[in-house]
Amino acid sequence: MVEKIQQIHQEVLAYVFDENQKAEQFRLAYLSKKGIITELFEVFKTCSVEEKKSLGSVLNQLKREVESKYQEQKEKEEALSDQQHNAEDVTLPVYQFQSGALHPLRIVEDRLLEIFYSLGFDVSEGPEIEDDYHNFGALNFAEDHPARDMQDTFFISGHVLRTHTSSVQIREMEKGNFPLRLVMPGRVYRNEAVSARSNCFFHQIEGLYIDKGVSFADLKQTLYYFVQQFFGEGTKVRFRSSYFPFTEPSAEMDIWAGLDTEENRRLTKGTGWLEVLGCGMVHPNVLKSCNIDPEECSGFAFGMGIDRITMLKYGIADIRDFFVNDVRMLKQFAGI
Ligand code: 2NL
Repeated sequence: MVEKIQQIHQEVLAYVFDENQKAEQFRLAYLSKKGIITELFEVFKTCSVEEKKSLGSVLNQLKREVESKYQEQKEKEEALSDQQHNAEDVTLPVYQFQSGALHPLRIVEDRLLEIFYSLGFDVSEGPEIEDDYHNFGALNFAEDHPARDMQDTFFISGHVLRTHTSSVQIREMEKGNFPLRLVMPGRVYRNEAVSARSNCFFHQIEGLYIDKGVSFADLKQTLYYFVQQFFGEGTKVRFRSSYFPFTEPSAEMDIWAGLDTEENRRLTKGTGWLEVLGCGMVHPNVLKSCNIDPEECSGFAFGMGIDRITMLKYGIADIRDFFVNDVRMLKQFAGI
């Protein structure tokens, strides 16, 4: 019996825990009902009183050692499993939701509307399929103007796909409610070869302000305010004289991008200036087409490509990227 106890003692001392020999296996082998220690105690019961005297303390000593070895290992395993558990962030959602994102053109259009709302402008929308009169005639386009050519405009059975949102402004002026302070965002179409810089459709926003005594100074201040809000406080602007059939005088407005980076030198073609929009005082012929007396009322108008200023703002090099329908493109703009 003594030898047996010593042998078990050696065995217990040599017992190494691993993946297959964990605390629980150890307990089953030694301490459970059919375990070795329990069996030794069964044998112990059958011993003589003399034997019991000498064996009792040795056997109890062995049992305590086995129990403490088991306890120690059990605690180690519990600590380890706690650690692994804590490494997981229990606040994370169970499912990874695929959240959507707004299209950059939508983000920019919303921002533009917000700026013009703050100046007292309302928004108006109109049809994308227009008649010749609202798209060209009322806007002082000459009968032989090249924009009226098949090469520049999409025609569909006597109608056109609007080439600008000015047609919506004509419809608003015809209604005769003055003063008018409106912005018109929407999709417009041009019969052009598709490239990185131009598409056969794009998004435009035009503005119109008609009232008594509206001046070019009002136009400049309105657009100056818009630029400070949209491109950032301190952005420098310049107005260059230009030509549109529907405005007189006409101008184009540039913002200063600078020449300090290769990108800016390329984008500005070495001038440092980026063209942002076209504008002018509404042509008297346009006012007359809408039954407004140019002697009594005046107005300014402006128009810009939403795609273009979105590309400028976010450094997007190819207009076609807006329409690839790749969710990874959208995700870059999430939360902007
Ligand atoms: C551009 C330039 C412009 C207008 C649009 C306008 C509308 C009416 C009367 C007069 Cl009803 N003008 N709109 C005026 C000047 C410029 O757009 O570069 N657009 C992308």
